[in-house]
Amino acid sequence: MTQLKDKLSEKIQAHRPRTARLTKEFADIVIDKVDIGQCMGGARDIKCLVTDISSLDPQEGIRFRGKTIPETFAALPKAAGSAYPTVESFWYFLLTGEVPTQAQVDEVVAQWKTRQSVPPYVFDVIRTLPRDSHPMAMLSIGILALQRDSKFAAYYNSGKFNKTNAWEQVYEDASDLVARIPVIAAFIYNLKYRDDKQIAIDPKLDMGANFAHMIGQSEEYKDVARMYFILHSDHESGNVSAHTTHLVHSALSDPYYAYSAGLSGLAGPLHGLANQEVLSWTMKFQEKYCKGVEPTKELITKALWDTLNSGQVIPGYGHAVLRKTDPRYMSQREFCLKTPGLKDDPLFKLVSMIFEVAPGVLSEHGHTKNPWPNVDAQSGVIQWYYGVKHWDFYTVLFGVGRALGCMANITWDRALGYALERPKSVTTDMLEKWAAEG
Ligand code: FCX
Repeated sequence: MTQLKDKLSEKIQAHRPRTARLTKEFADIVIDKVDIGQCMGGARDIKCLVTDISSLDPQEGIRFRGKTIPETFAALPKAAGSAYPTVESFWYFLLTGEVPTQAQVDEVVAQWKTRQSVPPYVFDVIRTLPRDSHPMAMLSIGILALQRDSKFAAYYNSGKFNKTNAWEQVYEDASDLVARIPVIAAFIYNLKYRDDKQIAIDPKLDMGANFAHMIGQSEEYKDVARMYFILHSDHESGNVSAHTTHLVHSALSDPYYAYSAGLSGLAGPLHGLANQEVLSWTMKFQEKYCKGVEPTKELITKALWDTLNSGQVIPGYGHAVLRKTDPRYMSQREFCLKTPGLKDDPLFKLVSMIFEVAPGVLSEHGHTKNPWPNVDAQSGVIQWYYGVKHWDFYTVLFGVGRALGCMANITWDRALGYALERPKSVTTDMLEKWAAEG
């Protein structure tokens, strides 16, 4: 047992009586009601999922294990010589809810080193795909290919499956998956954009630093990777990638099946793909409206209206839950503002100008409930500045980070024995009957 698994086990034992009591004694306490609007409108806001990993307040934004983003960054031990925590310290925190000591972080870093080696057949599978396949398809397929090695699936098939202990095998798969996904992502990056010039793992580096190293990036990018993966990790459990992962795992499909499906959801333009769409929109804007002229608020306003009038959404703006500027956006913006060079970068200035204009245009348009920017409106700028200019890769970066939240969630799902998910469907006839009855 590692210190992390020990601590997790202790936390799980302490938590189980709470959920058991809720199920046994309070199952019929009503906490919400469902109306026809929610039924037709993507189950928006219906309170029927449970997670303790993170929670999302519409005004304040995300809290990881009760801490805001600045509180999380301040509390966790930092990578050596860095202003940001290691991803490994964040993983300990997400799983247990406790801030690890440096010794506990060092143990997770060492553990991930033993887990991060990806079987060669996974690379073979990805290599077989047409080179112009979307990198998210490659990532989802790469994770799915790892299923062969699932310890949870092997345990289920062993004939000794025990519900009480099953979380331990989910934890093993989850830990392998979070350690391996940056290695697969770096392989895809090098395969597609660096003429297949692969770079070996550096066993001395923490996860974020090693990812930067493996894609041939600069020293400064190490903190970008750490920040980026932590910020994108979790956003409650109702978003498409987290919910899909939870749903698929609720059938006792192992973590590889579950996260491959979650990644497929993340690849949608209304979800994680929005970060590539933001860059694509901004570049098209420059090409179409700014030939030989500086961007102005007037030009941006025109371009935003043109997009809306053509029936498209403004990527990077709006949110299903948030009703103010996403603190993940603000955190990345602060990174830009305090990074010399980046704060004067023309693309950052343009994105900042869009931030000044878009909320007003969207409010006047009057459709969206939230005219403010979300995480995706800012993230591409930073990647672009550091030379990661293939924006179809941006959602892969999101997917590496999101693995942390999804894997922490399903480890706890199994520990607390959460049920097979199976909401009830109704027909249009039923809805019309209830509508007529008032
Ligand atoms: N531009 C134009 N219209 C927008 C809009 C935007 N950015 N955001 C919402 N709307 C529209 C919706 O399309 C909907 O129109 P309709 O009534 O004609 O069908 C109306 O406003 C009401 O939608 P709303 O309730 O505010 O938002 P939803 O919960 O339905 O959708 C998303 C939330 C995020 C999907 C929506 O705001 C959107 O499409 N944004 C652009 C894409 C994006 O940035 N996605 C990333 C979100 C997130 F951060 C992530 O998951 O990564």
